[in-house]
Amino acid sequence: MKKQLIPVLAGLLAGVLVATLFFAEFTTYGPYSTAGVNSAAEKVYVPLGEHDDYYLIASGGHSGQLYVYGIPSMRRIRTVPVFTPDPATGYGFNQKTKEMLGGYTWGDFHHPALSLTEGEYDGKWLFATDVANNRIAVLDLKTFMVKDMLKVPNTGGPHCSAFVTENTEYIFLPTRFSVPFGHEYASLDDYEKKFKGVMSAVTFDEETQKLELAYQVALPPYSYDVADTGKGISADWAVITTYNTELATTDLEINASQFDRDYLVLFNWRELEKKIEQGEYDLIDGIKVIDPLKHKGGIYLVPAAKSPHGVDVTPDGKYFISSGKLAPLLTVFSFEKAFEAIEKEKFVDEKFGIPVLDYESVMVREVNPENALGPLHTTFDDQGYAYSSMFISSEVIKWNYETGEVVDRVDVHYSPGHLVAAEGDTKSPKGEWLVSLNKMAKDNFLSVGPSHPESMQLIDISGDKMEVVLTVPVDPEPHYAQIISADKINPIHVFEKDEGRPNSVWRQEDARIERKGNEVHVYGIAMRSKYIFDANAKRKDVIEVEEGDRVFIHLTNIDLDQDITHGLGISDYDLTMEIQPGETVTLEFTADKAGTYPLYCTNFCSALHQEMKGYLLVKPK
Ligand code: CUK
Ligand code: CUA
Repeated sequence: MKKQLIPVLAGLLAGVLVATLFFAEFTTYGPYSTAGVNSAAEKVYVPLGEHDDYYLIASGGHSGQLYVYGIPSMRRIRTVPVFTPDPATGYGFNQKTKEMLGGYTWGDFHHPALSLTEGEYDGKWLFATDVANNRIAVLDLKTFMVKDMLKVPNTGGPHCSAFVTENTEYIFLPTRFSVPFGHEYASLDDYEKKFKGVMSAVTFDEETQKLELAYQVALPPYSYDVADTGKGISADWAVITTYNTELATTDLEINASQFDRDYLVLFNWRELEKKIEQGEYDLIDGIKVIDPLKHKGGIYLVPAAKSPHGVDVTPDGKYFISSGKLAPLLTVFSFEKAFEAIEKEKFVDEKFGIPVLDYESVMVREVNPENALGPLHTTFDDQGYAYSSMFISSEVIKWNYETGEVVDRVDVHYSPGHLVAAEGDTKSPKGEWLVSLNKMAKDNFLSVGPSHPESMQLIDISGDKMEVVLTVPVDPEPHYAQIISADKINPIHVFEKDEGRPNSVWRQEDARIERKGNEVHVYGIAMRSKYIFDANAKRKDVIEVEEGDRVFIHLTNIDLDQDITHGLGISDYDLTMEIQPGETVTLEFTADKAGTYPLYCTNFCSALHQEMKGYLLVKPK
């Protein structure tokens, strides 16, 4: 995108340079000087017709949706529905998506996970998990649509995930809240005995495009937080944080913050896979469950600084870094040292059948930047630097994870949760840009009342010094985000014309309405700028049914042109659908209210869009 800009930029920069030199004598330039503002604006400017260099794929938190942004412009491109119905796209209103959502009307999406091939983003799939209602979804990045969704049993909020292994063999979902198996009633007095912190291993089959629960691990009822998978030498391993080794069941604020150390769970998923192959598991309600008390091996605990929140594996796969939320410490642990300790069985304790490794024998260094408080998450660039968010002191710290040296700090506004660098969680991060996902905006934007938006700040990390170049508001509430090179994602422009597709109609003369008992099937067409529900009727754009009929409207958009999307909204029936170019969508409902109901195209599609309308007539019994 920068090609055409270079001469303009060069001119501007020269101007700025001269001005800076000239005024330097008289003016103190703060971080928000005019010069800084100009060059910051240039860095993020993407002219009309040009595209951003990266996609920012951000979770939409308790909106249940996915937010897609462009970098460097930070323009919000699209809200993609995942766990929550969305009238704008008809998601959750039509038959297929309604079934997928399983009756839920909200979700809480924290961590997007792009599919990996050899530890690099391959731009094919995106996994999402729902902390609220225990679902996992997979989106096809050719269409940015949800392909499949799976309800995961025995878990209470798959928070820390999804995180995928180096070749997307598994998507792991550790649970935030521990619950008894089958969500059975149990007194909290029996917490230690009956509650489990179940971690689920899910697979995705590219052929059938289906998610499947491979097995679960009944971990102790610690509360689990965030997780990451290994890379390279640690590719067979994964690590999860816990913050309630105290096993508190009430007032967690106090009771889960007593110990100076909580645990990281380190596990070898290849070994767990082997256990499953060799039949070392219990079958509970048809699910293969590994119980560490009985099926020993492959899982270890590593003590870490108080209530660790994030844990992140370095791009070279050598270290995992945990952030002690309640201790101002970033701790670097070595996989190699952990492997050694495991080999020599240097265990200091055992908890719920899981060996505990000696802290000193795995830890490499503790990094404690002066006055930095509330470390949460870490991301990486291409130069061996780690970037960590400090929730309490509201800053990003850049440090060298091989030496522990802190090389730069920058204020963010305010209270960053996650932060993400371009392809920062792959084997080869790109550097260049970092986004800080801030929980508080305070007075950064025009006020819209007591509830403020969150904010995201774009930080240029291409030089020695980090530079905040843009702040944008964002709806609640992105937790994690990933940044992927735009050239890795190649969405289709229209759905392919497929005459064999069930319920599709491609020729106007084939549009028809068929009755089967009390079922009425409309095989219709949406095109610029009309509906054809029944080619042979006096009025082709009218659907007439009887009260109590089960109605199926199968609509095919036969406009195979880029960006010609049609909609269908039915007044007072609380129904809406979207049909993208070349797509066939089915809307299913019971005509339980007799009367006359206008229906119309909701998506602007041509100058005659307003004329694209008809009626649903429901004859009384
Ligand atoms: S979490 Cu929200 S700031 Cu769900 Cu990854 Cu850390
Ligand atoms: Cu079709 Cu508007």
